[in-house]
Amino acid sequence: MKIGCQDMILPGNSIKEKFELAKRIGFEGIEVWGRILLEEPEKVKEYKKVSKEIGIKISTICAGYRNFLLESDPENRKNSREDIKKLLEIGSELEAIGLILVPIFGKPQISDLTPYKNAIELEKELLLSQLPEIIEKAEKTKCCLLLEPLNRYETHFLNRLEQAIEYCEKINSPYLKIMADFFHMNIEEADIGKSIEKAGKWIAHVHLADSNRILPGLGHTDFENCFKALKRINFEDYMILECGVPEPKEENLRKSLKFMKDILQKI
Ligand code: LER
Ligand code: MN
Repeated sequence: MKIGCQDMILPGNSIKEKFELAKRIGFEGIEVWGRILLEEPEKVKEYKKVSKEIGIKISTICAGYRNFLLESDPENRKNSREDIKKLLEIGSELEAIGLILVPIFGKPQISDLTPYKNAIELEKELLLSQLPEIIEKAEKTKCCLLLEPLNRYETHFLNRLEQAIEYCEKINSPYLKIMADFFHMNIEEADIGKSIEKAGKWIAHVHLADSNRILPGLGHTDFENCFKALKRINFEDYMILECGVPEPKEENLRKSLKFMKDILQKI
């Protein structure tokens, strides 16, 4: 298991400074926010250059596409699909393993057509109808689409890992996977260990945060239990910090990394 962090949470005035700090601390991968890659294409080259020079891989791209796949306006859904496909190409150029996808934030936007179908049934079908086009691109670029379940206060749609398994099974491609975020799982899963085992075959990425969404070690999440479950499924990919970093940042990032590495060593 490789531990890294999102570039946003690293102190530093440039991409280079952030990557240098990550390397000094001992992180093995960096997750980049997608929006900047779409809005400032010259940054793609910069990330690629800095990543090579400093010797720290870009693990993943986090979202960044316009709109959402489950919006009610067809134009908005199209924008979303187009941006997702562009980001998969960029992910491939950056040698990232995947792009993180949240199908929708908040409440359903499409109408409830009960007694024909309710909004969630329609949303499921709407997502399934758009995935083949996106997964075709993911397969071509060899950059995975990573479905991320979020807690109920952020989305009504995918809240638990088992809900994402359904799409992976139906599409059945090595380029559609699930990512597990410990902060959301801590709210939604009845048993994090069992949920990880059940989704094991499909999990390709992890987001790290403690129960209070600050650095691991500063809340009450049982990381030993979580890491043991990841070990049982032979998880070998990236675990990326997506959390608040209290001051002094560098010192606390180092402490949190040591806290996690100590657990990984003893399990
Ligand atoms: C949002 O809470 C989150 O966890 C992000 O990874 C969504 O892309
Ligand atoms: Mn997350």
